[in-house]
Amino acid sequence: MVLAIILTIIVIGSVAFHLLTPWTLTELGSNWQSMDAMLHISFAITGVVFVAVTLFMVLAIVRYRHRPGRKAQYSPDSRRLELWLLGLTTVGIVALLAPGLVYYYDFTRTPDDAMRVEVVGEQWRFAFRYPGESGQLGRTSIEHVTSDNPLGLDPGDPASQDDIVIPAGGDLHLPVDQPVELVMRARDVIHSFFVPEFRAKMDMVPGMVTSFWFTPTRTGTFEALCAQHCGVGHYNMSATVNVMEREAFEDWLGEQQTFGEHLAALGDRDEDDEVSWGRELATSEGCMACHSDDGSRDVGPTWLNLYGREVTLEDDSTVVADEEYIRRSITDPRAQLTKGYPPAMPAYDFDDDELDALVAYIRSLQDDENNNPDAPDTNAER
Ligand code: HEC
Ligand SMILES: [Cu+2]
Repeated sequence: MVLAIILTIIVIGSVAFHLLTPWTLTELGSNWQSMDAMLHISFAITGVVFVAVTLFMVLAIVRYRHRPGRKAQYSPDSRRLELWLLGLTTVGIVALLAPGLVYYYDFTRTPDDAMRVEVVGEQWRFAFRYPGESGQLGRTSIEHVTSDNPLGLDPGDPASQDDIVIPAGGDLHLPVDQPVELVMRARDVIHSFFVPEFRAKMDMVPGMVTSFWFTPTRTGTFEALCAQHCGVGHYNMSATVNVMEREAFEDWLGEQQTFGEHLAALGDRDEDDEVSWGRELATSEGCMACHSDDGSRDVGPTWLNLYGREVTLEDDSTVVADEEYIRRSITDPRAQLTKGYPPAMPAYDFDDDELDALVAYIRSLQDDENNNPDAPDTNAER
């Protein structure tokens, strides 16, 4: 009897919670109302079945409970009952799955007037690419991937010259009411591009190109998240999606550098620019997901005042953070672990120039306190 009462309370509580829940859906920001419809169909069907099965259990517990002198009846099969159950289950399962088939078909069939944008995922950030005036995304190949060309565009392909690359850390901008097709690649492991308000999500799988489309229906900023557990930095893998009026979008796009202009600018990069190149590298290579330049502690130690500081290592020995130490920290982070931090940093494979630029940038991050021996230590672990 107690059990029957508990089960009844669970049924009433679940239904009440579903109706009164403080957790509501975010306001829809795309054309995919059908995803919400599907969610509600699933809630309705699983809800009705849950209530029916649990209440039947309550009924059985009360009506058929043990009483002295009562005997169980042996009734191995009932054709009628089985046909009923078979029929109802079939209808329920079809109602759960069929809308998904229809909507998935829509979701992956891009309309002809869709604007194509590429999203590239890698640990732990997203980069974007627009086709430029040609309307075509240029060819890519991993052979062309360098820190100056992180998406590996083929410089020999005319279609890639006017492509606009928004390196990792940048925002995705989209015009409102314009169908968009996202074509997606991953450089390392499986990621997943998910914007909750768009009700749209797709895995990004190394070695293949996946895609889906949607039409943003209201302007504003949204958060794109990685929805596939992809390593220690996964929780931090996100990007801002900025849905703008068409004119504002065109203006923004017009201000971006094309890949051709980017290549030309690289040609006359100044040596004095090492620090800004280093800053670019630190952003585009994702260092800033774990390091700060303002003295705050993150997954890794801050870079502020790092250069020339005495660093305490895991084994309590100390070392002065000179050029050699910083280089080794980047190429072989586990060789000298900083005390108080997890061995979470991946090893990087930079060439000498890139390492010089990173060191120059880190070296430039000094504030006045560094010259003051009484200043509080920014590296809390020492
Ligand atoms: C996933 C997080 C993560 C990323 C990404 C990352 N680091 Fe680190 N880094 C750490 C952690 C944790 C430490 C401290 C443990 C150690 O010494 O390896 C560290 C230590 C360092 C140190 C030594 C700092 C000190 O105070 O001793 C340097 C220099 C450094 N990282 C540079 C870089 C550069 C450059 C990049 C990008 C190319 C980068 N890191 C990317 C997590 C990260
Ligand atoms: Cu990811």
